[in-house]
Formats: sequence, C-alpha cells, structure tokens
Amino acid sequence: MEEFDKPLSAASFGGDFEWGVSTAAFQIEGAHDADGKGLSIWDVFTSQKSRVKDGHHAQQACDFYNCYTDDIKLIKELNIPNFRFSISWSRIMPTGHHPVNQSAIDHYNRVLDAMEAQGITPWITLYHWDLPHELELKGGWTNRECISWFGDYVEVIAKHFGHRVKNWMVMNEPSVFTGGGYFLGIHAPGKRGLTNFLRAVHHVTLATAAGGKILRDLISDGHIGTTFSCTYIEPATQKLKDIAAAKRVDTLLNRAFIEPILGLGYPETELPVIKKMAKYILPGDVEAAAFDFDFIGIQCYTREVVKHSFFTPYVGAALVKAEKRGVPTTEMHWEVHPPSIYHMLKRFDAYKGVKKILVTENGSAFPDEVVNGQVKDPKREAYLKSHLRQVLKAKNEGVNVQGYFVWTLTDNFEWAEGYHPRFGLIHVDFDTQVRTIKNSGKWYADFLKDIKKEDEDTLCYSGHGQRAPEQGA
Ligand code: IFM
Repeated sequence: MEEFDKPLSAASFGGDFEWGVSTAAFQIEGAHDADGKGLSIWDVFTSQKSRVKDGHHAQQACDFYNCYTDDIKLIKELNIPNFRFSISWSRIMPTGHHPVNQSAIDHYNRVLDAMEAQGITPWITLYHWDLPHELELKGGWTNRECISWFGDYVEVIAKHFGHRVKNWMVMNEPSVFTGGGYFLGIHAPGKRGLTNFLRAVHHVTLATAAGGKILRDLISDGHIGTTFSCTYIEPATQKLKDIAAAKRVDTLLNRAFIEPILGLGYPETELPVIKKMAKYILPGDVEAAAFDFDFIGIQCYTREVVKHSFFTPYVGAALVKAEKRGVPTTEMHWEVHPPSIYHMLKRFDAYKGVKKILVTENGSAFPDEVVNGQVKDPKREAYLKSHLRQVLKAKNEGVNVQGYFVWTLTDNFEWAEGYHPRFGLIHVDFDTQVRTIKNSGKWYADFLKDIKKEDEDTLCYSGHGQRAPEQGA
C-alpha cells in the first residue's frame, strides 16, 4: 500500500512522538496592563494608526490571562498532551530590566499549576516578538546590548521556572520578526531599512545562542531548542536568472538564521548583501553565535514561487502570488502545498548540526463561522492531515522529526492582520469570549485519543509538570 493510501494514525508516528498545540503570549493573553505589566513594542505598535488591519489591538485578545484554567481544560478535552506558549518579557520585567514583577511570576506559576492539574506538559518559548517597549527606546534589537538584556531575562525565567519546566524554545521565527519589524516596518517596532535589519539579525542570532547557553547552564535536565520559520522556495521557470533569484530568497528565508547557529556563519555567497553584516560582526562572534540545541523547531506553512526582478533591492527577486498561480490558498493568501513541509524537513535534517527536529507550528486560517453551535472547517482538517502525511513520509525516510504542534489552540490576534485570519482548532467569538471547538479540533482530539490512553497507561506526572515513569513500572 502506498504511504498516502494508508489510514493516518498518530500511532504510526511512534510512541515517543510529541503531539501538541502552540500559542504565543501577545496573541492570546490580553490583560495588557494587568498586575504591573509594562508596555511591549506590540502594545505600542497596535496603538498607532493604520499599523494593524482595521485598527485591531490585543488589549483583550482571547483573555487567556484570565481564562487559562478553562482553556487548559479544553486542551485536555482535545487529548493534546503538550502545550507550547510564550512568556511575556514585559510582564516579568516591565521595563525590560530588573526588578522582577512578582505578580507575573505568580501568574505563570498558576498557569503551570493548571497544566499540571490536567496532566499537560509545558513547552515554553522565551521570546515570541513582544520586546519590552523601554528597551526599544534604547534601540531594541538594533542595539548590541539587547543580547545581555535578553540574557538577564532568560536567567530570571530559568531560575524561577527551570525546576518545573523541561522543554524550552529560545526564539520564535527570527526571520519573521526581524524582517517584518526591522526591515519592512510591517510588524512592531515598525522600523525599516537594511542597517536596522542586519543589526537586528546579528544581535538576535547572538542572543539565541546566549539564551541557549544560559538555559543549559541553569537547567540541568533541560530540553532546549529554538524555532525557525521556513518556506519551500521554487523558481518560477527553469531560466538561470529565476533559479538564481530563488536561491537568494531561499538563503534569506531559510539559511541565514539557522546556519550561524550551527557554527556555519552567515551564507553570504548566495546572497551578497549579507556581506554588509561584516560591520557588526566583532571578533569572536562567529563562535558565540553557535550553540548545539537539543532540537530545532521548524514552522513551515507554505511554498513560494520566485522570479527574478530588477525592482526588489538586495534580493533581486519577486514572489509570484499564489492567487496568480491559481492554486488553493488559505486566508493568509498562502498556497496550500503540503510537500513543502516534507522538503523543509529534509533540508533541515541534512544539516550535520541538527540533532532532532520538531514541527513546532503548522496550521491554516480559514473564515470559520459558528452555525447552529458548530464550526465546519473541512479545509483545516484536510490541511492538517495532508501535512501530517508529509511529516510521516519524511520520518519514514529517516528524518529525525519527533514532534508536531498545531498552530493554534484558539483563534487569536494574527499580528498585522488583526483578528481576521482564524487559525484556531477552537473558534473564539471576540465579543463574548465564547469558545466553540471546531470540527478540526474534534478531529485532532479523535486522532490523539489512543496516544493519550497509551500515556495514561504507562506514565504519571511528577509534581513539577514533567512526565515521570510510574512507580515500579
Ligand atoms: O501567528 C503566527 C505565529 O505567531 C508565528 N508563526 C506563524 C503564525 C501564523 O502566521
């Protein structure tokens, strides 16, 4: 039987495969000024005119800050054993620096308690784009000092939560927040230009490695990773100039962020503009940028088709829009192209320094509606299944991929797109905060039900939110 004809089951991924769902603090928490929280760059960006579609902001978002107990119960109801969420730096350190806000520490401890009560394992991202605003006033990621500010924050988190959380991710998708926030100006803090971008990229790269080292020093049994956005790139034609353009885009989106972390330096041959980074690279930086993460999280949603263009500075390439190509798309206008995730898994696995891969995000947005108490979202279910088949194909071919986390739990604040794209397994009515499990959520619950049973049969949970073998097992 061909791989794609077989029924899809969670068991075919193996008993150790980690199944989960991912979120991020700014996108779900709301409670923008509760309990001493400081401003983050996204609080400021969303308060400025015309930054986010229809002026949406995230002051309330999904109100996860207050609704976490019920939302965590929903995770349990969906049979999802692992929950990835991020910590808001500006809650913990309202100015970005010491002192620490004890209310925020207490809050995240309560969130962890709620997860522990439901037997759900936490996976924490340290930085999912919400830099404290006061640090941005000093240059944010364009200021080299941001590496040590970030280090102080990582240390605080490791000291407060390292005894009860094992799974960590340092950064989320550096290419997206540096590209959107420091080059194109479409994400917070809204800066533009090559200088801002190159500085931010280099400092974020160094901070990623520094954060990994701090976690490893302070959390002896830590399982430490970091995540990268990646996109499968294909040339529009087989003309040499389109092939070269595709290579440049691939270098920018897929190679420039992971390779320095693997100790390979920045890939400047295929994308000469990266040579301009040299100004910001100090002696010892190439070594300092490298860290041997226990796992790499990849987040691949789509493919891009690329052609040569004289009009795009630095990369000399333009994307051929999915709509123009007549292919199926999601509400983000991203092509639905399941083989992309397979190709990217193969690519990342081929790096010698990548020990293990987890798909830390994958999912799709569609215009879901509640009708008679139900959300019928067959396209999301089809998207998830088709991508999972590609993950399984890669795994069966020997790629060391050991986990899959759906983006995302509930519909939430989708950055510059506001609340329009709905990515959740659970629908949220943003006026009433009422949650409705979508049919895709019910499908995921059904898909995971045997895994859950297997866990319950063989594992119990230690007092610190980590799974431990059952006594006498
Ligand atoms: O919502 C984002 C998330 O914050 C980072 N990865 C991609 C998701 C969908 O755009």
